Amino acid sequence: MIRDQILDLLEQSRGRHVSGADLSRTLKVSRSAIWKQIETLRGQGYGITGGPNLGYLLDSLPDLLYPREIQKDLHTQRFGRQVYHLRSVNSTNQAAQDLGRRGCPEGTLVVAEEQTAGRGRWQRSWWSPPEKGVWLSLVLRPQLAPHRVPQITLVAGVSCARAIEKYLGLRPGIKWPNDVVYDGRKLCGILVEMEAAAEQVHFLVIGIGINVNQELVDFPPDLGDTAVSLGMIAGRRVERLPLVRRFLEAFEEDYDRYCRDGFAAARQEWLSYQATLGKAVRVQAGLEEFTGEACGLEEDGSLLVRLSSGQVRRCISGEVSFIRSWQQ
Ligand code: BT5
Repeated sequence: MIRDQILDLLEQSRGRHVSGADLSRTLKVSRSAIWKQIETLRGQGYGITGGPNLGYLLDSLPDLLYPREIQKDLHTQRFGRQVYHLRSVNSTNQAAQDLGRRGCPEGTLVVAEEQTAGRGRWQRSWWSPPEKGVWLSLVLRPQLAPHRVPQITLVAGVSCARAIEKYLGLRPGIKWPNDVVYDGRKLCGILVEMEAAAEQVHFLVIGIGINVNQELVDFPPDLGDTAVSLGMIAGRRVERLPLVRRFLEAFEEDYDRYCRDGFAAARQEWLSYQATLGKAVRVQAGLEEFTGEACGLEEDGSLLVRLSSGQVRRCISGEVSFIRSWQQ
C-alpha cells in the first residue's frame, strides 16, 4: 500500500526531510497524490512535519495499535500476520468469531482501541476504555477435543504473564483459572470461546484484556479496589505496542508447544506463576458453591480443593474467590 511505502521511506531517513519530488519519483505517483496520503497519515496520528516544498519529516508515531506498527519487529509465524484494527467495536471476541466463521486463517488478530460491550465469562462485562489497554482476540484452529479447551485458557494466562515479565520485568501471578494479577489485583482477563461439534473444535477465539495506562481515578468505583494497570505498577506510562508483540510471540510459542507435546510444560510454568494454591477459597461452579483450601493443579489443569471434611474436589471450571478462612 502506498501509505505504508511512504512511511517506510520517511522512517528510513529519520531526522532528514524527504522531498515530495523524491517520494513521487520513487513511488511513481504524482506529488499531489503524495500530499493527500500524507494528510491521511497525519489524520491517523503520525507526526509528519513539513510540506510539499520543504519536504516531509516523520517526528513521531501514533500510540495506536495499527497493523503496520504491530507487525514491525514481530517475531511470529502465524499470530498477528493478519490484523484487523478497529477504533471502536462492541467486542473483539465477537468480531473474531465472525471472521472465524468466514474461514480466516489461524492466528488472525482483532485488536481494538475501545470496546463498548467487552465481555467477560458468564455474561459479565469487561471495561475497555479507549487507548488505555490492550483489547485483542485471536482465532485459533487446534485439533482438539472440546473438553481440553480450558487448558488453552491456562496456556494463554502463562503467555500473558511471561510477556509482561519479559517486557517490564514485573512478575505477575495467575489466579486460577484465568486472571493475571499483581498483588491480588486484576491486571488481565482471558475469555476463551469456541465453536465446536461434539468431538471436535471448529475454531477458538481467545480474548485478552490487559489494563495498561489507566490510573486509579479512571477505574469505575466497582473496580477501584480489585483492578490495577501496568502503568500504576510501573509508575510510568507504558507503551502498548511492544506488549502486544511480546504477547503474540509468547503465545504462539506456548500454543505450538501445547499442540505438539501436550499440557505438561505449560502446567509447570503455570505453577511457577500461580497465586492460588495454599489459599482459602470459595468456589462457585454452576449452581454449586463450596469452600476449602486450593491444594493442587491436576495434570489436566483442573483445580484441586480440599474441603474441611478432608475430601478433595476437582474443579474443571468455576469462579474462585479468596476468603479469610475455610474452616468455619
Ligand atoms: C474475564 O472475565 O476476566 C475475561 C475478560 C476478557 C476481556 C477480553 S478484552 C478482548 C476480548 N473481547 C472481549 O469482549 N473480551 C475479551 P471474568 O473472569 O468473568 O471477569 C469479569 C469481571 O472482571 C467483571 O465482572 C469485573 O468484576 C472485572 N472487570 C471488568 N473489567 C475489568 C478491567 N478492565 N480490569 C479488571 N477487572 C475488570
